Amino acid sequence: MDILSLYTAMKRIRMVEAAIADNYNNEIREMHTPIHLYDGQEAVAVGVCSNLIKEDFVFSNHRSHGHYLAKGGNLNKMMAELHNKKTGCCKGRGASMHLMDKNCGVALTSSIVAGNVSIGTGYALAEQMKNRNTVVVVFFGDGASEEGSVYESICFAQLKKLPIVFVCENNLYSIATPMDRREPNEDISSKFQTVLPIQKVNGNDVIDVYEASQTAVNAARKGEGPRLLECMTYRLRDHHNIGNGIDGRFRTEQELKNWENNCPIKKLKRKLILEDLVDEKQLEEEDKKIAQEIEAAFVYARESACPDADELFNGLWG
Ligand SMILES: Cc1ncc(C[n+]2csc(CCOP(=O)(O)OP(=O)(O)O)c2C)c(N)n1
Ligand SMILES: [Mg+2]
Repeated sequence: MDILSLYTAMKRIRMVEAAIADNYNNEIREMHTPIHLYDGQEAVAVGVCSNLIKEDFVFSNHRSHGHYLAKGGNLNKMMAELHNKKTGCCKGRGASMHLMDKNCGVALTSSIVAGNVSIGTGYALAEQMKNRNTVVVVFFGDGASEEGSVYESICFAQLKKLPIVFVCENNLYSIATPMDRREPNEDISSKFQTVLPIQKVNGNDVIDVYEASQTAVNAARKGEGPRLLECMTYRLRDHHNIGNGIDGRFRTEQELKNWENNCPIKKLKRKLILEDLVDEKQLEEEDKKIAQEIEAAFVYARESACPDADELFNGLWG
C-alpha cells in the first residue's frame, strides 16, 4: 500500500469536485447536468478501487465522480461528458449521473437508486459463467440499501458465490432524511449479516477501507463469493448542487463542522506529516500538478465540439 498515492488520489477527487462547483453556476451555464458531489467520501472510492485491476468492473450511482476517477477514469473525458461534449466518455449523452467507460472498467453509473446493484450482480454472474477472473464492485448508499432489490441481489450473489463486493457508503442521509426517520433498525450491516460476510469500517479512514476491501476483493477473486463492506462516512456538501446544506433544512452547522474535522483527507495529511512520510512542500507540489491537470481538462471540455444533431438517434434502442 502506497499511502502517499492514496492521499493524492483523494485530494485529486476533492479538487476536481471543487473546480466543478466553482464553475457549475457560472454565467454561461456550460454544464447542463445535475451534479451530486462526492466531497467527504473520497476514502471509500480510493480505498476500494486501489485494490482493483483495470479489468475489474465498477457499478456506481448518482454520486459517480469519485468512483470514476478512483477506477482510473480519464479526467478529460469526464469533464467533457459533464459539458455534454462529443469527446465525453459517453459522447456527451450521459453527463454526471451516467458515466460509462469500458477503457477503465466503469461499467455503469446510474441515476436510478439501487438500479446498479442488480445490474452489477447480473454482470458478476456473466463474468463467472465466462470463467473470467474479474471482480465486480457495486457502490450504493444507505438510502439504496432500503430497496428490496438490494436484498434480493445480495442473496442471489451469495447463493451463486459470485465474484462481487457490495460497498455501502453510509453517509447517514438519503437526500435530507436521516436514518432514524426512515428505518426501525438503523444498523444496515445487521440486516444482511445472516446472508454474507460483512465488515463495517470507518469510511473516513482510507487505510481501514483499503485493508477491508483488500480482504473482500481477494476473497471474491478466489471464488469464495461476495462480501459486503459498510463504510461509515459523511457527505460534506448538499445532496445535489454545490451548497453545504446548513440552511436549516436538514443539518446544523455544528454537525457539519464536526465532520469537516473528521475529513479523510485532513486526517491522512496529519498522519503523513506527523510520521515524517512527507513534508508540506511536497504536498503543495502535488496540489499544483493536480490543479494544472484540472485546468487542462476544463480547456479540453470547453474546446470540444457538441454532438452533431444528425447523431441524435444513434445508439438508441427501444
Ligand atoms: C428508484 C429511485 N427512487 C428515488 C430516487 C430519488 N433519489 C435520488 S438520490 C436519492 C437518495 C439516495 O440516497 P443514498 O442511496 O443514501 O445515496 P447518497 O445520495 O446519500 O449518496 C433519492 C431518493 C431515484 N433517483 N431513484
Ligand atoms: Mg446516503
